[in-house]
Amino acid sequence: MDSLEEIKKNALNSIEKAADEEALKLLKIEYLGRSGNLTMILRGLKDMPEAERRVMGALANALRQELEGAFQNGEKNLGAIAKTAHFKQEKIDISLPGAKIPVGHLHPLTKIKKEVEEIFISLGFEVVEGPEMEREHYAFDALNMPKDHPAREMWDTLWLEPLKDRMLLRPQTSSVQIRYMEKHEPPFRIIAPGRVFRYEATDVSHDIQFHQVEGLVVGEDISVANLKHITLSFFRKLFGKDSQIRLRPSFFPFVEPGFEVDISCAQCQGRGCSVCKSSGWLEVMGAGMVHPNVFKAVGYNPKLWRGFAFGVGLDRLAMTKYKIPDIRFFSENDIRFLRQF
Ligand code: FA5
Repeated sequence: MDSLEEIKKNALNSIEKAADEEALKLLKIEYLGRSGNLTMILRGLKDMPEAERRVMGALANALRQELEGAFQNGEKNLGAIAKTAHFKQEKIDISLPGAKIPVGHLHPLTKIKKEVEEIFISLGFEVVEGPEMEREHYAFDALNMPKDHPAREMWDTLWLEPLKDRMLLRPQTSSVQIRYMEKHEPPFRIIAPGRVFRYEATDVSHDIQFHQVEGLVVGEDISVANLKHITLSFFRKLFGKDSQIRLRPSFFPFVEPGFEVDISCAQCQGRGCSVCKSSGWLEVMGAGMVHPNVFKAVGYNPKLWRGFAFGVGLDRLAMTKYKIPDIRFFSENDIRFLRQF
């Protein structure tokens, strides 16, 4: 059997020369494994005389510790070398396409809003904005709906705390008409796009928040003929030159006379389908000639000025244009829906 001194010399020498981790593993078995050189010596201790056993035992254990340390160091060094070699071998192919960075795009409601704005700008309109959080005065009183007027119920909305301030979430963009007229003199043509809110049950074509574009034209000799011409031009630019409109009498307190404006269904070209509930027409807009009381509320002389106003639902326009069957898809934020636009 080799002496401890020889075992140490040979082991350290071999550890240092080990070419790779595999070789080191075999060496470890050779020296420290179950029937390794050093293990055999340690096992044989029990048969030695007491005095010899004590000396040899201390030396052999010390050597085992030393070799274990040497193996550990060797493993660490060879591991690091192997890693560097791997990196050196790795090649970068610069001709491969890079990782694709996902690019976002506009929401369908933003797209339709931009398109509608561009059409009205081309018809000589200016785009203005107003607040979503509104005062009762602009949302109701100045629109010819004083407190307790039953028509307020058509635009039931969410009131903001504290109630004594009489602030609400605007139920229609018509409040922007008042804000604009307070600060400007006629003649003018404006549109006011924006979000509106209602306190009502939702279904495929009704939501509690949606978007409108308000239109207001004021001048000296404005008539229903102008209203028809502008709205027809708008719908033809948006849905194609074959689009038709029809006006039905309706009631809005801030106009007189008032109309519902329907467009011929783009889905079935007016023949009747599920989208237009077989009628061939879609109700998308309220409109009318500005009521004299509205002019009075902003300090205009109703004998001097005439005007027409309209409010069109942007969500319903987008539904028609992009063939979307449920208005609630717009706010659900489902990426599978949004990716289609
Ligand atoms: C109005 O809001 C009036 N301010 C329109 C108006 C303006 C009339 C100027 C006269 C002069 P109405 O509540 O009908 O009217 O809404 C107008 C349009 O908004 C509707 O034609 C429809 O397209 C859309 N709309 C109404 N309620 C909802 C709803 N809950 N969800 C989605 N769209 C709606």
